[in-house]
Amino acid sequence: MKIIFGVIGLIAVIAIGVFVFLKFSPAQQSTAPAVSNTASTGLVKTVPGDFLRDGKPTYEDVALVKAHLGCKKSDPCWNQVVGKTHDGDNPLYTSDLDMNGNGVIDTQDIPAL
Ligand SMILES: [Ca+2]
Repeated sequence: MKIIFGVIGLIAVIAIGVFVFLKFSPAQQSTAPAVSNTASTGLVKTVPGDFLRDGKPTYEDVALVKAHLGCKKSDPCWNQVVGKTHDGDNPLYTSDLDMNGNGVIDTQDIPAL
């Protein structure tokens, strides 16, 4: 009888350990590329979906993504320059629009306004 309670206790301890591990382990990090924005203060802010780097996602960012929907990582369009950022006219590539990092410009990359 003691053996049965011992086994049950051991299973309970293992189950609690697995639960605690799963509950408190670091969350899976997104592979989406971060879009940084350098404000006039010199601080670098991250604004997801603000591809043109004017401080917040706008209809201009949405239009940019919509214009390149369907472009895949294996396509020649992937590495094309599609515009310039507002914070210093850095070239913006189609690949920069892949906000969720899944290798295709799709509706999931359209920023929420
Ligand atoms: Ca995508």
